[in-house]
Amino acid sequence: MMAGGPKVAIVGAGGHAKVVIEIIRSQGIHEVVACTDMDPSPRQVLGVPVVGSDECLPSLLNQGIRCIFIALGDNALRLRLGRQVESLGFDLINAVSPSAVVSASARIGRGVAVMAGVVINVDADIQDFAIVNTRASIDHDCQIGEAAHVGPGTTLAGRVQVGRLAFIGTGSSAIPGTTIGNGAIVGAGSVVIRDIPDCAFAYGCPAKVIRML
Ligand code: JB2
Repeated sequence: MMAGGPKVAIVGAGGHAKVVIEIIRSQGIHEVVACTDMDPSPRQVLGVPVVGSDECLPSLLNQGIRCIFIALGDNALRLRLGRQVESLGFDLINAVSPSAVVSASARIGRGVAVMAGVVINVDADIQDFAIVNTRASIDHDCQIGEAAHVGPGTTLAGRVQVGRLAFIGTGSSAIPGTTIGNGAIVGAGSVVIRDIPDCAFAYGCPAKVIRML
């Protein structure tokens, strides 16, 4: 753990928080000092104390904890809380695993999680609060929208557009230039060869729209 670096609070204390805490420690810049969670019962996550619910956040800011990361897998909740903490005055940091290979020309927004083994290729654009999960591959010129989540092991070929709040399940893939719409869900193991509309649940090989959400 980095002691003496800028202090960071983590919103959330579940599975995603654990992964994020480990990544932030491995980046060696920030010291993770507190988690907040909807369940405020005192406990620790990887040695980090859960200090209470999100109502504690203004007090953490007053104590000089200026940096924050929203570590919640729920896309809509992550986006909403992210914008709220921003308006409170926190600085949103990124959690980018040192084992990720990220092109120097890729744009990474704020509050973004990039897990171990990820590859982000040239001119990709990863927008605020996105999650690029373990071993996902994002090729050239892809755009991952605000608070979208690309699941573990998913492979996106070049120029794929993933909409705001979309979720792509584990081990999926998408061929070059396809679009996955805002708020769409692509089920695990799917192969996207045609555009998926906004708010559609699509699944299969090739991925077909099953229903609208
Ligand atoms: O409004 C909230 C809130 N709502 C739920 N504020 C805060 N601070 N915390 C909230 N929570 C808390 O999120 C719950 O009390 C619970 O402790 C936590 C969710 O934990 P869970 O392990 O169920 O999910 P996760 O969001 O940490 O991780 C999910 O997403 C990841 C990307 C899981 O599906 C993981 O497997 C996945 N890797």
